[in-house]
Amino acid sequence: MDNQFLKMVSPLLFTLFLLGCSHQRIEVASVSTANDKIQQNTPTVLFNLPRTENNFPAYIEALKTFARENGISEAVIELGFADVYHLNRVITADKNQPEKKLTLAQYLAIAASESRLKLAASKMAEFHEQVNHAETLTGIPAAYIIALWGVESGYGRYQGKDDVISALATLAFEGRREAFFSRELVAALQILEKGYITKDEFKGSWAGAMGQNQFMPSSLLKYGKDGDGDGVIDIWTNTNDVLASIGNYLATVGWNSAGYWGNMITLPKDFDLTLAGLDNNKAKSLLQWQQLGIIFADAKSRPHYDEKAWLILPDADSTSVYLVYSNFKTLMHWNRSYFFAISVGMIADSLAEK
Ligand SMILES: [Ca+2]
Repeated sequence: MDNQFLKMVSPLLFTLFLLGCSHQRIEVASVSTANDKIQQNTPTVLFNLPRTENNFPAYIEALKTFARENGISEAVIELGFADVYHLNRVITADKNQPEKKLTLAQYLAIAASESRLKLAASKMAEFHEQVNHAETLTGIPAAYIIALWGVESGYGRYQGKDDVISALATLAFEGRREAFFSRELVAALQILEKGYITKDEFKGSWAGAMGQNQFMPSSLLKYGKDGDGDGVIDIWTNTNDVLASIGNYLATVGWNSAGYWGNMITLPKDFDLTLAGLDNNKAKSLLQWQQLGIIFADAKSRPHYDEKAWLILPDADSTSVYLVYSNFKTLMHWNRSYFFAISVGMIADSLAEK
């Protein structure tokens, strides 16, 4: 695997932890959500005072100025920041179980357990009409839309209850990724300006991910889709909008409708592991991989079309090996984690089999 890529991905791959038992969602990374892209070209430093809680009110004034410079109206600035507060991360962290490193097998035993697969199937049946509508609107198979909905929020059950503006302001204030979070805050204010949600209902995770598909604000602006045609994109309470937005995300970032996500494979002895990785120059045809001796673990799932394929080693060692296709990269655009993308693929497969 390319070193640069590994450096970027490894914190996400290995920062796995479980949230409290009342919360059945598995976090793949602490701050990693839909299209969690960092724009590093123009670092934003809004503030030179120490980042201590007593300076938070002054920092809010700096954020207001930044919002004004980015075209947010005075009325929305007043509304958005009206009761802004510094999120007490100590309390949030205290609710979480200790950080735990999982192997892929351990992760999938939770994320794609029998009960999770059953729940996915029952949601597919229950929301048959809405998800088929989203599939028609976006061209993304219903099974993947349902899978992502479940992984992101347990079908809307776990959306986070923190005030979005306060969460983003706190994260920007912490300073480590100020440029990213201050821009997300401007995007959040734009969402208020568009009237997609009221200030009181504008809730999300402490990391700023919102609604049933856990989009960051910029992702909602970029990929959100109005599934029921009422002129508003409501990813908190409107199932049609949630499902259409999930589909629209994948369609926009390059889903291949004739493609597949990946297959588990086994490697021959002494296989050259440096061939693994998702870099463009590591793509090979299925024929080329087969000539190198790879074997499909499940003959039934072997794809019958010719697509570029990459070999990945999701665990640090080579205990599990997958051959993945361009749609896997599309899933990783959503969340740059092998574990995440594999679990979504497996859940979608289980739905497609029904
Ligand atoms: Ca709508």
